Amino acid sequence: MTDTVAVDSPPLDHRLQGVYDTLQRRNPGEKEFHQAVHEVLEILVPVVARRPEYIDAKLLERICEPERQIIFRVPWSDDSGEVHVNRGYRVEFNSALGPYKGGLRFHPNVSASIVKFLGFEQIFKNALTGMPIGGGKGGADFDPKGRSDAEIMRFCQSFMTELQRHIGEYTDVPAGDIGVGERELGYLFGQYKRINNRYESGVLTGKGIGWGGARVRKEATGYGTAYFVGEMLAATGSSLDGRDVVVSGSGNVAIYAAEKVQQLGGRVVACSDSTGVVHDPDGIDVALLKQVKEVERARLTVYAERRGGRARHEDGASVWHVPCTVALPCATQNELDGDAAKALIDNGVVAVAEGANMPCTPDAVRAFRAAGIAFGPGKAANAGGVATSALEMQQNASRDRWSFEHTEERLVQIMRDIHADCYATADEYGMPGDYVAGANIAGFVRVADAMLALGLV
Ligand code: NDP
Ligand code: 2IT
Repeated sequence: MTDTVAVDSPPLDHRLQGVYDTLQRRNPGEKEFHQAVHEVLEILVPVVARRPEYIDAKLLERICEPERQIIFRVPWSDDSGEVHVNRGYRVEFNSALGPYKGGLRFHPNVSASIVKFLGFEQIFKNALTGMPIGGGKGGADFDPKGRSDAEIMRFCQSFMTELQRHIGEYTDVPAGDIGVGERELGYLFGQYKRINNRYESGVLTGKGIGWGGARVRKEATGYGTAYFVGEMLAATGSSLDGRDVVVSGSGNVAIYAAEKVQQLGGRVVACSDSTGVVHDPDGIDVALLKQVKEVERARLTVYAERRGGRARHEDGASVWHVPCTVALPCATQNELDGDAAKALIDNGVVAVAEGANMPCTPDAVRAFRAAGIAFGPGKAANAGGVATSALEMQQNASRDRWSFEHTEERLVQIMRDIHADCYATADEYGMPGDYVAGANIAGFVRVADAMLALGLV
């Protein structure tokens, strides 16, 4: 797995190349951000040919520049009294469609580049959901691994003490991402409430069910990814039934992708974490995986030991070498490179959908598209999480709570609509079956048209 990837993609047309050159000059060394923008610009060549007003209004230059970027100090003390200083970020990227919306990530490799790439992708993903949400992202270079509950709480309180002045139900609505789940959101919400003296439920999503959270939000990203890949397979007259599926990661997205894949008739034969792979040919026991990862916060080795039978843990192995016909990368950016894509193609993969954000390198995406593999980019395939966050905002605003069944029905319909939108847009632009083209064009056009309507702001 590589953390950064040099962009070696095909040349852009000269107007788009100018936008990209400026972006590189303004954001030196921010490789992930460059990569995410390049992936969009590459697809927009036919769009700007049809819609020259986007060029005249400098829409691309405007969309690549965040509306606001906040970087702040996060001091906290550990259980032994030692003081630490981390760096916090919130990039409020685009509010043409609604309040900034996107997760917070706590991971040691969080940087301006990581937050900007995520915030940039979030704009188009959120547009694809059809919900009234703009794009943003945040986080800190804090490593939660091995930290006590009390340390996590103090860190979250310090982080929110600064963040709270920048967010609000109508302004910017954070949620979880890597290293930020219900526990962290609880401490963050508690501190927001204390400082502002407002029970403003709609300021954060992914909250616990008992204090303003929405049913299905925890499951939504993974479930949505499974539904999306199901739709891609259905479009080719196939389904998940009886398929061997590989899911990378073993966090929030991976666990619930695995759960829904198995409910839809597939068998998840492997998952992973940052240290290794579990190969479980009889199908991952999702209840055990939840116990080990969500309840005990233990390593995957514990899963393999308790599962017994044919389950094996292998340190340092690549999950992409486990034979499968469907692959769902659900861990982190650039975790699936060109070599991994080749191994998957050689093993007969027919569909790949990104549960994570930008998990496939540009080389891998090119390999899948060239081989005619159905490939669902994260902007579309993992949009179920943020879409259900928007449903949480809706419930908070109306002081209502919906049943699990009703909320899941909404999620299923949203994923079907996103799939249909991507499919139809790819067709319209003469690239049938190309979900990368469909997702990027459909998302971009929705945001660009709103920006045109709102004037030069
Ligand atoms: P979690 O923190 O719950 O889980 C992350 C998983 O990915 C863990 O298994 C972790 O392994 C692995 N991982 C994280 N960073 C690395 C790394 N640098 N190298 C190798 N493995 C790594 O996060 P989520 O499941 O919430 O997020 C996973 C992906 O999905 C991210 O790309 C996120 O942006 C994206 N996403 C999340 C959404 C959400 O609602 N949570 C919505 C849409 C997308 P280990 O425990 O060993 O670190
Ligand atoms: O990448 C993502 O879409 C998320 N981490 C979820 C964002 C949200 O606001 O629910």
